[in-house]
Amino acid sequence: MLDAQLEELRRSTLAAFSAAYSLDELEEARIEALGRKGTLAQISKQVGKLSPEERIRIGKLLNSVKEDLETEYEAKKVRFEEANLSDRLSREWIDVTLPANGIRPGKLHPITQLQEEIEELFSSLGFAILYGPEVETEEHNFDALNIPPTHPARDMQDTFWLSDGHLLRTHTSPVQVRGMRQLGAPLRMIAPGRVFRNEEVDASHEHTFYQLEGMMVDRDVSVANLIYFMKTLLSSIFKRDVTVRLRPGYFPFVEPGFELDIRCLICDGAGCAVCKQSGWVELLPCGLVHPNVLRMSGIDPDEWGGFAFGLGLTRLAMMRYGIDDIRQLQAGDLRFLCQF
Ligand code: FA5
Repeated sequence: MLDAQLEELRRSTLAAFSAAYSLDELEEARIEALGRKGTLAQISKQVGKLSPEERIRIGKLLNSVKEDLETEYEAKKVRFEEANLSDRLSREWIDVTLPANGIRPGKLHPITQLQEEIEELFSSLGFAILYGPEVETEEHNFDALNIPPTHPARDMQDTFWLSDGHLLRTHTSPVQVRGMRQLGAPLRMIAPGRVFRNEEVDASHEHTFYQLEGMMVDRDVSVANLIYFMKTLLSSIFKRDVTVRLRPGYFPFVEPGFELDIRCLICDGAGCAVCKQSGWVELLPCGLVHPNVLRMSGIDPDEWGGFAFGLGLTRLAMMRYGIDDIRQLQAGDLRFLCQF
């Protein structure tokens, strides 16, 4: 009778294993047949009551049923685990033969590149590099540069005023004042930086742009020194002949004052939106430092003289790289910026 029970257990359990659709179902069938309180354990309890010969015979059968069921259980379990793994692999599939995305290294903005180049040039000529604040006092931006409150020159640079009486600097010239007050004479300095003007934006005018101020204070400084440094600067930047013109210019902080214009390199002087059809671009106003400016910064104008210039760095970048609209430089378009 136990033979029949064991054969039935083998048949029904193998059927249950084969019908199992998941590891859980397989495990359930195993426990029912082979678990501590399962059918096989119940049958084993009765073996002790049999005669010695029967015990041996049924014991062998019991072991063979147990072995068969365990073998089949293990085999099916492995199949489930493999299926599970291949399912995971298919979900997490990647093609390792595809080319990698690659690393796009950062680049310096063309204005920064140009600024660093000019900083290097002037450093090699013994000039200090100074950086002033973008939020300035009225005194540094105007008064100490010989531009008193009622002076019409204030209207030349439309100013962004802050509610506390400070302003966004309209030029880098206030750094001249800071340099003279801090370092005294003799002095050789440049001051690159961002400046702000409440201006109508067009192809050659931005409300936020870059200038690079330069100043030399020493004994016997003349216009010849000024022209030498301007020429050195331009030939180092353009590395070719560029046509320039020097004309009188008015700035209250220099006397005499000049405007150094460059023949427009976008249209080669033929006339375009950048040069406003004139063929020339204002680039480098300059002059000899006004005695009042030296005096207001604690330098005796009877002993010392100086020259100063205020390079339009953003315009210079346009000329250097042939950029025909100033707005492109601050639009943040990587396709444009990565060309430089
Ligand atoms: C000044 O700002 C004087 N501080 C320069 C100076 C310094 C003169 C020392 C004498 C001695 P100006 O306003 O012209 O000057 O500006 C200087 C340069 O900045 C111009 O030649 C031009 O190249 C550039 N620039 C002026 N306005 C703009 C603008 N809106 N957008 C872009 N570049 C500008």
